[in-house]
Amino acid sequence: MPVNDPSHGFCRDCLALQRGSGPRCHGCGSPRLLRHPELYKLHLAHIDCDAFYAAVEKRDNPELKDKPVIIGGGKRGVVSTACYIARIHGVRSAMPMFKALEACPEAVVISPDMEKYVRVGREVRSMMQALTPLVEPLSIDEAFLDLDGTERLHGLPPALVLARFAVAVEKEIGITVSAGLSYCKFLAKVASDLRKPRGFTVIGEAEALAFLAPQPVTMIWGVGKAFAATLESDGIRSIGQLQRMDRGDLMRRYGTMGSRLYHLSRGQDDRQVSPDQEAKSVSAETTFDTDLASSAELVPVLRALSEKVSARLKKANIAGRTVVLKLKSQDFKLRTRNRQLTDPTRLADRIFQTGMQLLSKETDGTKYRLLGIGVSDLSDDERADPPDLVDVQSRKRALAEGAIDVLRGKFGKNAVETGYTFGKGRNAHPPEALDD
Ligand code: TTP
Ligand code: MG
Ligand code: MG
Repeated sequence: MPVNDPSHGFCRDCLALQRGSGPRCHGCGSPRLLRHPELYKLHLAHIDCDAFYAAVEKRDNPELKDKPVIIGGGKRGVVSTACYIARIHGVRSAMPMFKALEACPEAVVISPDMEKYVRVGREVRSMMQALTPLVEPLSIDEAFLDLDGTERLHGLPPALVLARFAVAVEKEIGITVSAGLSYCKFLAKVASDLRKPRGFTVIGEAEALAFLAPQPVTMIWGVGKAFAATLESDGIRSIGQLQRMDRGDLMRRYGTMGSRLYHLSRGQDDRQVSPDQEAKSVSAETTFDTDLASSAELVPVLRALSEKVSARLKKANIAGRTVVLKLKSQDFKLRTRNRQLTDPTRLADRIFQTGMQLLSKETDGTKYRLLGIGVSDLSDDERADPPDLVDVQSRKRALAEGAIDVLRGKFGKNAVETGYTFGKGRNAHPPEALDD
């Protein structure tokens, strides 16, 4: 049977090709059949593990299989994730634990074992990397995969490779995943979320506009609660409304975000899957025990993280030209802000000062649970931090930093503490590396 005949679907359990439109696989009887007119044309995928932490715990303790399981607790007292049984009772990620237990008193609560989840996440990732070199991880349990041009390698088109992958993860790792297959990143990610758990959703080019039209604007990448409220106050709720607006109008109203709204609402997204994103930036971040809002509390952490980033740059003899500030608010919304410098830097002080400028605009009373700082646009450090003739202060600071580096090299990194890192306060952890 020709595998690229779009009239043929396949079975997601035994992978047998399906002629006709029967409800069950003619081979194994499974109802999990996949049919789509563009099934053998699409190659951009997003894969996300189902109830990841909870799935790992269920795998390791079969007694939990049919019970509602909540992962979380600890100092923050919130739900990290809940299995799909607990979700039926209304338990959700980021919910305070006491509320979760009100909704589902019989739930088994397990505190997270991050080391284990990182290990399992890596196993899943290496299975992805066996499918294509173009794997771009987004978080511990998900990644984009571009399977373009891999048909010869696998002897199967991308859709079947993905289905086979999902079966293999269940068998070999013991957890389940959901897949989205489309022609662009935006819709691949949207698709993987549509039919969880054990989902496999295809969004083709021909249906993109019609699929998007009735969806809420929050489905668009980068549209969080705050921006959705702005749009709402302008009378815009659905993506379909954005589809009817012209680009100039959207740009005038919302700046660069307007351009994104214009393109994504029409299913236009030409971002490539880029596998080595981790190597493209050097950064450090930390999660607080209790959420922080004031710059008095955030600034010392920013300073400590800037020094960590700088130390890594210096060690690797590299420098970065764009400083990136990352904040995660109490409700898990991510804010990243960046600023390009005139020259690449590897100095803690320049990273910190730039980070401060970015941070000052974000200390608006929002409570943050995470702060990160880093640099991207990496290059070797040959042309980094040229003597700054205009800003005498910054030159002095650069010289001082050089002197501190020499002392630290001699006496260990705690020999010198700057005013900002000294006594970091009760809330700051030692910075954790983002890309270790
Ligand atoms: P997600 O992929 O967002 O969620 P999930 O895998 O638990 O469930 P889903 O089936 O909907 O994908 O996040 C992956 C893991 O990250 C999750 O298992 C736990 C952790 N996490 C938190 O610790 N806090 C959070 O608020 C969220 C959303 C996730
Ligand atoms: Mg997940
Ligand atoms: Mg995820």
